[in-house]
Amino acid sequence: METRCFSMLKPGVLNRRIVGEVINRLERKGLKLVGLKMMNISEELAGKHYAEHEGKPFFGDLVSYITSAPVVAMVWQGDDCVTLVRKLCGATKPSEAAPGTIRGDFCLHTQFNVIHASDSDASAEREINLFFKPEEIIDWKDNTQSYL
Ligand code: 3AN
Repeated sequence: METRCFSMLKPGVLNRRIVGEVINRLERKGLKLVGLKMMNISEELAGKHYAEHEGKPFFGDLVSYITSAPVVAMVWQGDDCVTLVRKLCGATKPSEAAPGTIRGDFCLHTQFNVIHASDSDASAEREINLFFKPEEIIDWKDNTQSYL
């Protein structure tokens, strides 16, 4: 069954000129991009997005990093979308992320681990609603489905 996953390229990705390379990993897999925008995140939105981490030692740094420069917010769609996107991202800690995954290939530190991806269908729904208005999601007709 097709589901959706919220994903976000963190600040630093634009600076490093690897936006296209990271998006390419998800696109090549065959997932369908149905939402995409570049934006600056407010502290309020960052706090809501990372609410589960409030009180942890890294929370302050996480919020200041995520609000420090623009991010690229995305919604991906496909069968088992959350599982697939997280597999392609790799483990949270770059030292544990397998080579060939986004985090395994593009980062050194957990705090700057390139990409966020929802960890469940319920989180995906919550996060998509935080970052996107319904009209910003375009579920276009996919003619390649029979080839993937
Ligand atoms: P994931 O993004 O893989 O779902 P979470 O939800 O545990 O991982 O963490 C959210 C974000 O918080 C991570 N992407 C990372 O930027 C940051 N983070 C998590 N753990 C640490 C840590 N021990 N030190 C610094 N930053 C962390």
